[in-house]
Amino acid sequence: MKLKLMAAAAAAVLACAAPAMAQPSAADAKAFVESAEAQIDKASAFANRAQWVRANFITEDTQWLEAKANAEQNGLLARLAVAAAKFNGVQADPITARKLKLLKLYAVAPAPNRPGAAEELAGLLTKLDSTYSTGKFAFKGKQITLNDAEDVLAKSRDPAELKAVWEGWHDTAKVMKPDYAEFATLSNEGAKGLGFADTGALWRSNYDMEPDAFAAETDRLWKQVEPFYRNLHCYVRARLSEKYGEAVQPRTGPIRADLLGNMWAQQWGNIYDVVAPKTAASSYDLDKLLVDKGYDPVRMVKTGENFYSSLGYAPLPETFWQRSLITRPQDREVVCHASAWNLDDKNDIRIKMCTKVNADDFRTVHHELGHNYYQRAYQNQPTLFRNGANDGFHEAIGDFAALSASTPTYLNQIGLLEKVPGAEEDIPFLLKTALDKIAFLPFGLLVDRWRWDVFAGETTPDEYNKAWWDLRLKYQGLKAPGERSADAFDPGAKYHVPGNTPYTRYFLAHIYQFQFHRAACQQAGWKGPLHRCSVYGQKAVGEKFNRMMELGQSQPWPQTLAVFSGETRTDASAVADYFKPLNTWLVQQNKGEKCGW
Ligand code: X8Z
Ligand code: ZN
Repeated sequence: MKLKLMAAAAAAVLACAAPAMAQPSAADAKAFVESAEAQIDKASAFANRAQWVRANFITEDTQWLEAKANAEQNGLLARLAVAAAKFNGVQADPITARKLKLLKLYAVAPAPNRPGAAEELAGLLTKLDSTYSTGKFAFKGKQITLNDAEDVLAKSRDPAELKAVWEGWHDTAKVMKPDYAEFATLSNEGAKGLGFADTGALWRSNYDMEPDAFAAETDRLWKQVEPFYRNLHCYVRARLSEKYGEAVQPRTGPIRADLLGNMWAQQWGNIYDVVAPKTAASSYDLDKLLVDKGYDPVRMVKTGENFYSSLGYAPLPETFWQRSLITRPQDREVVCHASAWNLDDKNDIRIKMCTKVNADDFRTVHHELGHNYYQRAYQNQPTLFRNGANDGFHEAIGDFAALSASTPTYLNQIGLLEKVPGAEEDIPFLLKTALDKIAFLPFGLLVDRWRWDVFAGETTPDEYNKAWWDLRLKYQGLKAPGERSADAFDPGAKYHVPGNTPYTRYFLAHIYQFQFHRAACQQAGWKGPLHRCSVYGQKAVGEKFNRMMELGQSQPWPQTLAVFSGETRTDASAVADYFKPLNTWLVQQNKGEKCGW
């Protein structure tokens, strides 16, 4: 399956299909889940291929085919979820009990149990994803894609140009608003049918704790990291104000979202040049190193594979190279948002990304491969356990690898960087890293804060955009570069909203990856500062990491976390440990500034 499961269902047949069973036994429950798993495998084998083909070749017809396949798969899931309810109250064995629970959570967007609903829901999701992926707008007399627009956002330092491109892309999302509202209504109806308050509650129920307890966990974690984010925000705003002047970026209040080097202002590493410390220079620029050394997209992926091989992971299969999509094709429409797939739940793993030769994609390659290695590691688990310990783990595996693979030591080992800089480059390095990792945290949190409210009915379609910007201001301290029109649907300009991929997973991953890194460096006997540690070549670390990965979702995630790190909680103290010298430095730099917004 892909990292996202679209799901909906037409389960009308089940309402009164089965004759009333006498009180079912534990053995009945076990037989039921095993049969359910076999049926899911069969439906997925078909749906996976339809999804792959549509994502690699978006046309009317592939959309039709994918929607049909998804509707069938989701119809099955809904029937199974309803049937599973018959075993409520049965003392099933622990494995069966866990599988029964996971079966209800399998569909990210469950369809209502009535004729036609699965088809309608699947049709809306395929259309939303395709609309996003084929979005284009006029800029300097040309129609440009998101890929082109992202390059402008990363490189241009002309505020008028940045604003135009930012607005151009965001305005492509307007047309999706009615479909999104309809999708939310349908998916909620399905979630309620499964006994959840709404789709958001279903999403929050997949963390081995009550949904409210999970929401409280995310609040607790945000409180742990928020002061650090505010220090970074304050520092970056001052530098932007110096660069662009008070009229473009005032030294107080929110930051203009188009000035941060990324379409969604979710990672700010691309404006390192604007905010670099005046006193400590950085001796290298990974974007430039990759280009200068003649890297191409395939070589970037091979380099990623080599990192995992150094930890003891088997090489990627030949089919990975034959079947993956690694660059944007010129002759057809594809979903360029990067993803990792396992088509047969065995070794048919692939990535699909429109790779560019730059530092962002160097890290994304490691990220995507992490998904593939995880999928392959848990392939021997039964169907319902073939997943991340939780979805944050799935997103953290590859980022964990990329933390080591971004160190100057490693870049030097693989011949990208001539000379490993000394301690004088710690602050530049940490600042660059924080611009991506710390800046991301509030964004990682707010996307689902917005959706949770939408699904709960607290944000209605006419409030979609206002609620979005209220959260952008509250968590990130950002504002749009100009007034947004009444019909704007800015959340739709972020892939995961039309793509219906839950987003809290990335917030969690930005914490787990540092826990994994801290534990791995300890295991490797590393004594220096965490940010200089690379576990490249550490086979024992890889072996232990793989023991965690192999478990998939077979047990509650805290136990799985303990297998590798000895910890049983999500804990941002690893983030604080990693960035400690930078936070101290930021506090000094911000003296005299009026921080906050
Ligand atoms: O969507 C992704 C991956 C695919 S799972 C490329 N990421 C989030 C995003 O791009 O918004 C990775 C970082 C956050
Ligand atoms: Zn991912």
